[in-house]
Amino acid sequence: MAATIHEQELKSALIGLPLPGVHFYKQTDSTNERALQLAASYSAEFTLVFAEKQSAGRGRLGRKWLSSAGSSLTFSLILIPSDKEQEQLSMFSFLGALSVCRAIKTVSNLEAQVKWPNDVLLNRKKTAGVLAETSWQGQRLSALVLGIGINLLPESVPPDDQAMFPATCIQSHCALPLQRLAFLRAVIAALIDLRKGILEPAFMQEYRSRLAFLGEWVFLTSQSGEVTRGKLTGVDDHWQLLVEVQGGRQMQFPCGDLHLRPLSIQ
Ligand code: BT5
Repeated sequence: MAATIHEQELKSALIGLPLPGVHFYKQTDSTNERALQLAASYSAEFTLVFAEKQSAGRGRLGRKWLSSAGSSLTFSLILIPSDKEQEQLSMFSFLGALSVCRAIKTVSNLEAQVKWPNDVLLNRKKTAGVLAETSWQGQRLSALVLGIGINLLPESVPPDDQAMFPATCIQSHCALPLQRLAFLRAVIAALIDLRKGILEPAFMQEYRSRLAFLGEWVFLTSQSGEVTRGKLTGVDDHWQLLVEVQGGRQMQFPCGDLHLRPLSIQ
C-alpha cells in the first residue's frame, strides 16, 4: 500500500522554494478547480494547490484524469502571465510538460519526450498530463492555473480501457525507488527555473528537442472528427505543429483541440 502524504510533510519538502502559499487537500474534486477559485479572489505567482486524492480530476476538453492516492502526483500552480506572455498562452502548457521532463532527467536520468502539445511520454507511453486554465476578471486575465498530473508509481497507471493513449508510470522505467515528495520538489524547481526564460529561444529549443514522433507518420484528429495524416516535421516559431501531408505540402496546427497519435500506435 503506497504511503500518503500529510500537509506538514508536503510543506517541509518544499522549504526553500519561493512559493507564496501551499494549499494541501487530503481529498478534493480537482486542484485546478480549487486553484481557479483561489485565483478569483487572490493570485500570487507560484501559489501551489496539492491534493492527495482527486474525485473529479480533469483533462482537456472535459476529459477525465485518473489518479491514485499515494502513487500519483496531482497539483496546480497559479501563474501570472505578463502582457507579452498573454500573447501566447499555450507556452504555459509546454512549460508544465518540460518541467516534468527536466525533473525526470534530474531524478532518474531518463530522457522523457513530449507528445504535442503537452503529454509527457516515457518509452512512447503517457506518464504525465498538463491542463492550463485561465481565470478572468472581466476582460482582464488575472491568472493562469497550470495543473499537472503525474503517474509516479505503478498503482497510478489507469487500466488500458480508460486511457485513450498507452499509459505508464515513471517508476516502471527506473530501478531506484522514487520518492513522491522529492519528485514533486524537482518538478516545481524546474518549473520556477524554466518560467524565467519562457520567452527566450532556448525555451522553445528545449521543447523542440523533446518532441516525440519527429519524422514519423501521425494522425491528427480534430474535435469534429476530421483526420489529417502526415509526417510530423516539427514546431514552428509560433508554437504550431508542422505536419507534411501528401504531395509535400506543409500544414500548421495551432495548439488546440487536436488529438495526435502516431501511425505505429493503433
Ligand atoms: C491531460 O488531459 O492529460 C491533462 C491532465 C491534467 C491533470 C491534472 S491533475 C492536477 C490538475 N487538476 C485537475 O483536475 N487536472 C490537472 P488530456 O490530454 O485531455 O488527457 C486526458 C486523457 O488521458 C483521458 O481522457 C484518458 O484517456 C487519459 N488518462 C486519464 N488519466 C490518465 C493517467 N493517469 N495516465 C495516462 N492517461 C490518462
